[in-house]
Amino acid sequence: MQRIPPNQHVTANFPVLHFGRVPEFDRRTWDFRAEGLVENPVRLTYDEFLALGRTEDISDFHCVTGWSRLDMRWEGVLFRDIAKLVKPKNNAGFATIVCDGEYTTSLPLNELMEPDVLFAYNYEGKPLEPVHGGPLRLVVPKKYAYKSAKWVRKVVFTEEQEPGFWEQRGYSNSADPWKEERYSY
Ligand SMILES: Nc1nc2c(c(=O)[nH]1)N[C@H]1C(S)=C(S)[C@@H](COP(=O)(O)O)O[C@H]1N2
Ligand SMILES: [Mo]
Repeated sequence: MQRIPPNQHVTANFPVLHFGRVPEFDRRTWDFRAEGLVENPVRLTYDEFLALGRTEDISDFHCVTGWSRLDMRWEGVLFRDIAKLVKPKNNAGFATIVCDGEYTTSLPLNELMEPDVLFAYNYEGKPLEPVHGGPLRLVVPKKYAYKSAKWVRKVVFTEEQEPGFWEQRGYSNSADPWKEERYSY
């Protein structure tokens, strides 16, 4: 079994890559919302979010520009635990992840329910640094890293998929590094 997806190279660094500027984090005013096609929408403070639990997952990270970083240790709340809390309606098929700033991405619920998909607040045992998406980022190891949205504030459950920031700009919506799904053409 190959460890590195096609045409990726391993880096020992943790590059910083994003569009726009790093948002300010104020623990007193920050909130996380999960809404849309759900039975039980929630709005949580940062402390309430942390109290949802802590799951650890070690995974590899593949940026569509060609670098991969191995064995990243994240801690946070599994997407499936958020789904359990808000109870998606039968017609919910996708979720859009909405970040501070203009950034969004979206995925089918069945892919978000995988046991390695989490909203991470810790990296390597420490609070996630702002440049890497702190206080909260999504981690989707089986996809190119533009699906691993930084500075997450909201999840909206939808019936149809809403193309995200890079997906509207020519990047693949399915983004599977093993199939080298980089672009949408
Ligand atoms: N909010 C937000 N999240 C984002 C991005 C972004 O521009 N904005 N870039 C994505 C891309 S293309 C990559 S490769 C990873 C990079 O994460 P890192 O800066 O922690 O290495 O963040 C992803 N998440
Ligand atoms: Mo990327």
